[in-house]
Amino acid sequence: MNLPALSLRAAARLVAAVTFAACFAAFAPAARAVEIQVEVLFDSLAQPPADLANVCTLRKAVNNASDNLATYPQCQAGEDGPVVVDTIVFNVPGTITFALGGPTEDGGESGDLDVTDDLTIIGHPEGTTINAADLDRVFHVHPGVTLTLVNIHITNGNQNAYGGGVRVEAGATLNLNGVTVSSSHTGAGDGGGIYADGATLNITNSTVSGNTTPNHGAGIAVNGGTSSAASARRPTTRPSPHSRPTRSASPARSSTSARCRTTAAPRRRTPPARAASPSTRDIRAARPQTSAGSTGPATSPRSPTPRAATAATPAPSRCRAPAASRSSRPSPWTTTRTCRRTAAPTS
Ligand SMILES: [Ca+2]
Ligand SMILES: [Ca+2]
Repeated sequence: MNLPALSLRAAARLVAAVTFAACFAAFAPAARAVEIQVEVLFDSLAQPPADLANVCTLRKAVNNASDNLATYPQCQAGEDGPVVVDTIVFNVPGTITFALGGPTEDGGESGDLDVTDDLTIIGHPEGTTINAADLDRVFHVHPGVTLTLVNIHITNGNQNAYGGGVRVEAGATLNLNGVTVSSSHTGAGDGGGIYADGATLNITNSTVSGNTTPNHGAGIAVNGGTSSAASARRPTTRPSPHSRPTRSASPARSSTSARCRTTAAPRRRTPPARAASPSTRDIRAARPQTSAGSTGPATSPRSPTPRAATAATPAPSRCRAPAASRSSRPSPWTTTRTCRRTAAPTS
């Protein structure tokens, strides 16, 4: 007789307990990401009483963030990802040069910085460079981990395996924003700058330049996975002398149609330029004018603005028929017709 009553009471208690737990979870303060502050620019894991050991270095900070512990008490302890993503920042600007070379290992004890938990590293506003000094690559992003780098210059990475500057393992993600990867090298693997193996690679406003490999992808090698690149980094603080010529040269060689558009446009704006290519008619008209101190194109019947034709040097047009053929044909080829003939095979 009492059993149903007890069961109902127990059920009510259970419902109340579940409701309380749900409310507590909803209003409990969210876990906060840890900000680990790098205090110095040298590379060390030394502990007191060693000299200069009681400070937080980049290598200590990365290891704490990966361990989710205060393995190195000079730095803040890391928290567990991916709900909480630790962030490393720099209290001073400048270059951190690797000093801990040694056998290949994946514990961050020497060589590359092994990232085994989600992590964001934000460079100092006045610049942060991580120089591997050819001891190893700079970052090793382990499987399934997301590493986000912001405003950092990675340089002088060197590895005999894949990924000279950064290696991104399967299922991992590398986000680069305002990052430069330069002067890194692989001796026997793909990706002199970056190697992404079945990973996700997102690059925004960054530069990958001056990296080398004897294999595939001197700058970036992507083996499966996904990759995206948005925008090119504009040389604001440190302009690259190579960026401007490269950008100006590439469109002219991109396609046949692009060449036609590029060369035909000036002819429409400056009709006297046609007279500068000496047709039979122009030469005949020019001879009396030369003795009078003028030039041939000034007397061409097709030149409504003689002074402009004198000052302007006609740009060579690849769409224009050769001068010899035009002079032998009173009815000259038009730019439009020549462009169609050139562009037809590409469409
Ligand atoms: Ca962590
Ligand atoms: Ca490693």
